[in-house]
Amino acid sequence: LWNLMAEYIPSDTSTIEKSIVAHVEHTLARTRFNFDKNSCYRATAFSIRDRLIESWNDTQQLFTAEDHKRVYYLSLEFLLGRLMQTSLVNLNMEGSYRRALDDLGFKLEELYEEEVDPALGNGGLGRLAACFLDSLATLNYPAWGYGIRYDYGIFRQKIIKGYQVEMPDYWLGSQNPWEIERSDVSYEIYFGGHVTKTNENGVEKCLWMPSETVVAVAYDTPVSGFDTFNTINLRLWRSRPTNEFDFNSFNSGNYFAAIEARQRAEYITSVLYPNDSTTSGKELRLKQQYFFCSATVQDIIRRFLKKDHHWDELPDKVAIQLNDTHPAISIPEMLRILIDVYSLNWKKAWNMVHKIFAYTNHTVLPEALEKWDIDLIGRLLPRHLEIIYLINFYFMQEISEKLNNMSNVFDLMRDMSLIEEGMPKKVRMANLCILSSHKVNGVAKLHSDLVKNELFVNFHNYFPNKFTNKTNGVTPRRWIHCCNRELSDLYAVKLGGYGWLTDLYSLRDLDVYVNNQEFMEAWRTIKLNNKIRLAAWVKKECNIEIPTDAIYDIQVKRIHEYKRQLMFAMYMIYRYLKLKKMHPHDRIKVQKRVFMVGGKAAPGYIAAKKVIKLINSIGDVVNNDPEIGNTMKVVFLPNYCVSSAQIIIPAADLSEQISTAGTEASGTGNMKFAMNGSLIIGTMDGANVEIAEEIGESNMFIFGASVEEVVKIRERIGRGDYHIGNEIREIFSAIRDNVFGSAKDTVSLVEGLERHDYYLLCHDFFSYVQEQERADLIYADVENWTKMSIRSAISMGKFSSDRSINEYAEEIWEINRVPIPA
Ligand code: DL6
Repeated sequence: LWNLMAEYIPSDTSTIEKSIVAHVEHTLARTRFNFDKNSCYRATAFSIRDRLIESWNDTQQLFTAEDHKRVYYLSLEFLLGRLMQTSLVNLNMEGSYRRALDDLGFKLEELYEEEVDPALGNGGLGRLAACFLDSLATLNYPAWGYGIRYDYGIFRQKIIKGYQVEMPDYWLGSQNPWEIERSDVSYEIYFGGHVTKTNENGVEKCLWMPSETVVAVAYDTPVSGFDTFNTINLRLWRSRPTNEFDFNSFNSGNYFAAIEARQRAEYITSVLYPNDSTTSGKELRLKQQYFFCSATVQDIIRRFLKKDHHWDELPDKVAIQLNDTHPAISIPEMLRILIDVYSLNWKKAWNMVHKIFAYTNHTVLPEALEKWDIDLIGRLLPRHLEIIYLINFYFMQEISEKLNNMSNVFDLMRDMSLIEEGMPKKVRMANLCILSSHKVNGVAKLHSDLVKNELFVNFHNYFPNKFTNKTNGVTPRRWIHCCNRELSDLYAVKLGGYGWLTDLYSLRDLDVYVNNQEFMEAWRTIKLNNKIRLAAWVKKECNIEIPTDAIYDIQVKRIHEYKRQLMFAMYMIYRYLKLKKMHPHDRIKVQKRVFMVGGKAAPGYIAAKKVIKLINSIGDVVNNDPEIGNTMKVVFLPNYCVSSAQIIIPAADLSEQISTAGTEASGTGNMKFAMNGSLIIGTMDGANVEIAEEIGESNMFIFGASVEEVVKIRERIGRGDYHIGNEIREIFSAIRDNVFGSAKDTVSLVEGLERHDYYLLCHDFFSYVQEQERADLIYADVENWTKMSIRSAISMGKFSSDRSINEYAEEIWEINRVPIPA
């Protein structure tokens, strides 16, 4: 049966045309004689989805029949990006669809632009989850992703008079052709109420009597793999009201109260939280987490039980990866279901849970470590709070017995407890994850070391074998082949095909071309074409003309103090002030630069929003200064998202990866930029360290304090034993003197640095300037720059998400590949 697959998905132009036209007529109910671009996009998407569904059904059939262990990737965020192009590439049907659409009078590339960008994530963590799905499918692993189908993704960012304004992103407005609603797959999810205890044959039974019930309905999105028939599933949950009749409201004649209660159920999945300081402690956020976890765990257990398994087999069939602590409540949920619903005893249930779960930490910032008030958990999830207390009770008992000869045993207990004492008491979700998982990983070597030696040092001493590293990666299918087709084709010509897309290390074979003039020329032409494409985008989106013979120096990522966009802005001011002081004859000799920054600030993050305002104000001054002309431009790229990243990243000459050492867990933008031939100016932080190992430090512009130095410098700053140099004072004065917009908007940023420069912007500034100047010099030496660019791009093999996923599969999940036979 599997051998029929190839014929089963017809790829000839006329079949494709017919399927598109049939969808125009039957699915969209439009006349086939007259349909616009958007209708054509949707009909084409449905036609592609038909093909995905075939391979997806076969994949699921195979997974069920073979009954191998599966991994479930639980994430509150999946920043998928557009799906049409990647699906066609993966199905190897881009050419046939292009031809079919040409016949119908449409351009495939224009249809790509019609797709809304499903932005169900904040940034790195959500995009990593999407890259991982791509690799899981490509590598034929039996895997599913689980998440939430938010009605509103991350807000759309508008820049109005230089300020960030948040607009709702109702991405479902014009229908989502990629998903399949599964009204037949739904689960009841409970909240509130209380727990009663009964005694059954001497065993205490707990019965949760909830006060609120909602329903989780599944929406499935097929995720195709590259160069394989395997297509895995991303299951997203949507909250719906139950159909139960509300007797209380009926009896009191309150029809509207009954409707309101039903609407409240739908709020649960209405909006993605934008990673805000105001997020913590939000009741709706905890509801979202539990809603998602409960539906997912119920679904996993239902699938397991369909096969007539014995409970002991559960850890042999199920691996669950927690993408940060956001899905942590699935741990007590699984225990609750095993113990309260299926009557397993505590010990057995706990041993299984411990083998099933693994946890990835994505941040060392203490403020980002989730903690939930005991009162809130107790009110929403009373049975889960009991279970958390019980897990903690056994653990504390174990520590006090095992470590009773240590003088600091109480300190250790206090540090590792799942409960943080204080007013109010809180549950530490990271501690819950660490204790309940068999493996805990960071996302780059440096970060994993910090997790072990700083963040959770006592846990690491207690469970030394639990902690491991899994350095992040990104999918080369989207981040080279889809976003930089000319580069991909150049590789294919030189390497004899596209095999490198699933074996990124093989790009190393291009080493023989590093000194080849023709190759270098082709390399530069590709970069120039990508810059022309970005310049056109900037003109359209920002109405700013930028030269293409300048260094494109770009920082795109969420705006955060630790990522130090402010230091980048300080450099722009520094450079501008220097240019202004020059004689025009000297000024025209200066290397042209276009500085670009893109990224969203969480709506409640005032300092980050001020940085956006400052950069826009710098742009207003610099871009309109006739003395400066094209020597320097500053652009804030609005609404940074996956689809704009695909235009921005391939055009960069220099990418800013400048976080304070020890703060950026990994970064994945650094990988995408380097893969597209951009050089990195950066600190020894996160995955930059490993990138330097791979591509060679001489191909990067490295500056700034190391992790070890940061602590000492902070102490010095704390003692007041530190002087801000004159150059920085001049920058600060310019801001204060309203040179870059009204100081009332931005002066607090300066005051912040003068008061307590926690992220060491002023300290690192000088070495940063030096490296920026070195970049100018090397860029002027065209050949040298080209060689550095080629060397870094072809040395990025390690950073394919395929490598990361293989490591997770072998060392954490212990799963095998299950390919559909070719
Ligand atoms: O691991 C993916 C990504 C890293 O590359 C970034 O360095 C890190 O900042 C990001 N972390 C988050 C924080 N979320 N939480 N919790 O997005 O993860």
